Amino acid sequence: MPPEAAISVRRPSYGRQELKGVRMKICVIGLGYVGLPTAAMFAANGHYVVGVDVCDRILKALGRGETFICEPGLGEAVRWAVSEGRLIAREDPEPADAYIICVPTPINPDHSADLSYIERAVRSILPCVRKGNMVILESTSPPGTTRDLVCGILGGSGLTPGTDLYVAYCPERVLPGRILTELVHNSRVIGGINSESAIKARTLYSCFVRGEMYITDSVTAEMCKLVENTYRDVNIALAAELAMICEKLGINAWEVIRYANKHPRVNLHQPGPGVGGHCIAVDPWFIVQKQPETARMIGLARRINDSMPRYVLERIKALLKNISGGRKVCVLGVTYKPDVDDTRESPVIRLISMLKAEGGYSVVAVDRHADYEGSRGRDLYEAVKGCHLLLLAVNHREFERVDFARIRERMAYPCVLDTRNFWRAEEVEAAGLSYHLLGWGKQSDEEGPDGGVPVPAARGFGGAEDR
Ligand code: SAJ
Repeated sequence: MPPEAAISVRRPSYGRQELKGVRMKICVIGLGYVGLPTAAMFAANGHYVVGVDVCDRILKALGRGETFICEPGLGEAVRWAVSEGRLIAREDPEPADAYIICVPTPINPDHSADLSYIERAVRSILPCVRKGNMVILESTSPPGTTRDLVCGILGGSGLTPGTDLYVAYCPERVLPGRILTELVHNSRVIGGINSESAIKARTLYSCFVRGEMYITDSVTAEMCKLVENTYRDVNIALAAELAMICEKLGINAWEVIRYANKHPRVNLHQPGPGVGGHCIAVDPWFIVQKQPETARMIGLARRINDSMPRYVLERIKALLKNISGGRKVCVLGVTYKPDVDDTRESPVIRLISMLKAEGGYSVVAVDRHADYEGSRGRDLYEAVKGCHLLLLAVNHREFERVDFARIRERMAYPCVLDTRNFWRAEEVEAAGLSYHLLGWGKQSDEEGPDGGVPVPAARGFGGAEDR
């Protein structure tokens, strides 16, 4: 039996009859964070899947029934699918009933979308596609990519997209760490180049998707995907701007956000040292690229979020301005968000590079989830020895309870900067450390009155319930 996490026992009414007992051959191109879980879900729910990737390391691991992706339930689902012969690894696509493209859409230095991976993937299936096949793009793409680029290439097969081939855009909306669950339970948008394509695609996904599937056209579906992430990016930028404003006002942005969110229709996001990942930090640029004159706020939000690593750098410099000689900073966390192993577009890695480029700073990073200049193997209490500042950059679970007294003993200058409101000021200061918080301006970033460690002024009136 396939692993429970991968079986979708209750399916929406539509589609089931058409697919009942039908085993389709599905070719999934791109076996990353989205493609491999998707392949495993189709395999666990009755189909025969050919997994295709350009990375030999991924294919070899898959052939052994293994994956490098750290995702709950995925290893078990892949192991089962490969052992049952439901999922095989191939360098090249094979003739199949459906082709699902889950390749990256990186961003170019000018913030335009790099569609070369999609183009190569679509071209790779041209020798295989047959009349009646389905071609589905899942990769995040600028509006019009499916209709124009994908269908334009497919036309080279001699078959007509929309008539001979069903073509759709079906974005995922899964969160790393919850991918298998969200693949099953989240609703989805299914965007066909025509309604027949959308209905066919929805039927295919109905073998494992329990969430509602909403049918629309491919351009609307592409824009929907981008807008979901743009919504978060704009709101994170608002939170970041509030943090900078509150610092100047001498109040605590985290308390402002917490209490404003008590309003039933307010959902302010959280400030941080910047926005990372291959989605939120990237997708809004695809809208700006399409409508640069109109997407002004979206572009500004991107620039605000991208400015946060430098903003944190300036905070660090202010806190350590009276330290003569080399300044050593211990950075906790290098991944783009907590409890993941992904460092793509990590704002913390950008901050570390800026610190080093500043001159006079050395950095030692600690992160058991990812290796950046030895970060994975380091012990926090060893790393913090001789440091002038401890920076909480990523709120990984393991950093929640640390021994501040042990940290104080080891630091050369007892200064702490929390960029995630992760620690309690009272607890940090009780150990003799000076606690500073991104978004909280009451404390002085200058030296304290006695010329010693900067002394944070009283926090707002928020009590224990404020954590
Ligand atoms: N972040 C903040 N403040 C917040 C929320 C996030 O600073 O209040 C930062 C995080 O630290 C991280 C970045 O933003 O650096 C992105 O984190 P995230 O969890 O918001 O985004 P992703 O990239 O892990 O996943 C998003 C999700 N999209 C939405 O929540 C709308 C996911 O559902 C998508 O499937 C995924 O992008 C994707 O693949 O597009």
